[in-house]
Amino acid sequence: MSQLIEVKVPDIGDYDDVPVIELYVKVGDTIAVDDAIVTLESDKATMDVPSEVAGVIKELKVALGDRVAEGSVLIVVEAAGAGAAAAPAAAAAPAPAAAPAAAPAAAAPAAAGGGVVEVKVPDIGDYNSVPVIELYVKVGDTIAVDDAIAMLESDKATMDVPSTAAGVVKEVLVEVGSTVSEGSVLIKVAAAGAAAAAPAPAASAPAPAAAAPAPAAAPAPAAAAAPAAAAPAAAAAPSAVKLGGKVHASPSVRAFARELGVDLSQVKATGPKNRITQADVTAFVKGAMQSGNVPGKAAAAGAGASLGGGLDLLPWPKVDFAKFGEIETKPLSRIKKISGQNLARNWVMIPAVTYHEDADITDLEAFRVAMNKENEKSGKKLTMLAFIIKASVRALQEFPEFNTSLDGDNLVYKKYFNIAFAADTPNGLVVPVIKNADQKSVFEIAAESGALAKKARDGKIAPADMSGACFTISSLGGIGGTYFAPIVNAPEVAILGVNKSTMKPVWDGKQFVPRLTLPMSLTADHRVIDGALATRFNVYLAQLLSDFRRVML
Ligand code: CAO
Repeated sequence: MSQLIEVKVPDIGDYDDVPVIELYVKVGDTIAVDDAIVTLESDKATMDVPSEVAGVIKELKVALGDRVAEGSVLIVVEAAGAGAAAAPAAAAAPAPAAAPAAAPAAAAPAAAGGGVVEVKVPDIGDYNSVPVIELYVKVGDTIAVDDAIAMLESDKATMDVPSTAAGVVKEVLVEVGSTVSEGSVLIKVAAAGAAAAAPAPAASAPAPAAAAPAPAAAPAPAAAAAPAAAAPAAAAAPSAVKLGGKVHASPSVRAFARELGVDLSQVKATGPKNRITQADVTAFVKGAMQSGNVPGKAAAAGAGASLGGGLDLLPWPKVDFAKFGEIETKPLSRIKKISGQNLARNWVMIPAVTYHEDADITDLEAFRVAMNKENEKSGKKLTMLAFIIKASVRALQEFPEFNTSLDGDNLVYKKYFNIAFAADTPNGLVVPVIKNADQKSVFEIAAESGALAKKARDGKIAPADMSGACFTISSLGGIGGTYFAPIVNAPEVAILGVNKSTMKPVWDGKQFVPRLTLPMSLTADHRVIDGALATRFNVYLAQLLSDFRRVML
């Protein structure tokens, strides 16, 4: 007989009217004992409520924002091993009216009837032939929906592929080192339901919509660095992406992760059945600290610093926007997700100051226009960006502190001059790099930056095109604006932003004369560059641009 059990809010101290701020489950999910069901938030703390029963969720009694107290029913679960659900025993608890509608609309192709089901690689973006770098299951294993089967690795990210079926693994069709693409069969599963103890087939084939990989989670080809910020190479280090699978962790581990500001979906689980243990969270934080890629709240502590010094940030506000009007939710692009993480880290970790300067580019622009006219037939075109890149190289040579990176207590001086520039693309900002710009002519730089920007916009930019930068330029000159404060692109120590040049009246000692003025905004890491040095750099750069002959000196 099927047994329906209510899971209620346990004793939560003196609180009796707390909101549900996160909901981890839905009708049709198969849950285990201790799986978190909701997070509640009092004015003092947030707390996960774990399930005390295992089985299939038949009814959800709460929604985000609902207020609950001790004893409030959260979910109704058909207990695992309770036998054939086929007997919908009228006797059992009240028939969940909501269930049919909410039930597994996206029911996996799996388990209907409990046959053998193939679990395939889902949509992983534009990647083809990615290697399997870890295999978590073997023939004979019993797995649940969402249990990780294999880890794939693209050049930008690692991703766990969760199972869309529950049951016993009958065949494993890949091994570590195999290469797979969307649709490749990973394993065959004798779906639960064929076996005795499993819940009824219909319920055991949830693979609900959310279990399908969110497109945004799939790596995009140009999983680039960030705009004015991203650290092209270092920051783009592979991050673990769970393809739509929910993370398995006990409430105490979740609390521990929250305390450290760690996103559990990024943590590699080593516990039984792919559960994340406290040691996994600790290892993740250690790894992040060592690589300088410090996540979330832990970032506030700074690389090498103790976690105790972190900003005590409030959780991100959860608002039911639909309460106030019509909304539409769209996933962030892969590039935005990666660049967002880099930007957040750089914003929090770098004590950055932005210094402004105007450069008189009247003569340079006249020269550029004249040269372009002269070369009209050849198709060769000089851009203002190319001149700014060339002048920046000269300024970096003059002020070597700007061509450095912090490495713990050391400052690494680079003897090469690779200049990155932010390129606006339909999927977000990417930051291609002109390598050895000191050895290239302005024509060559113009041609290469144009080609790289096109490659970026076509989504064809390769990681190698975005690595090794020393200094970044973010040009909004083709758009407008006056000044802005770009975010340093770690591990670089400075970034130059430029806006649209305009004619301005400039006093020449006797009269106001119209001069084409380029607004420049230099953001520098104050740990390396003091304000006086930054201003000297700006003044020097402005001199170079106002009289480009100086670049040769
Ligand atoms: N002042 C006035 N006009 C300018 C200018 C400036 N500083 N910079 C460019 N222009 C003009 C160009 O001359 C060009 O006109 P012509 O065709 O007559 O020469 C026009 O604006 C378009 O320029 P562009 O911006 O498309 O080309 P570019 O070579 O100057 O820049 C690139 C290339 C890739 C930097 C640019 O296309 C781009 O993507 N910029 C956005 C970068 C960005 O978003 N940064 C913000 C990051 S922080 O969030």
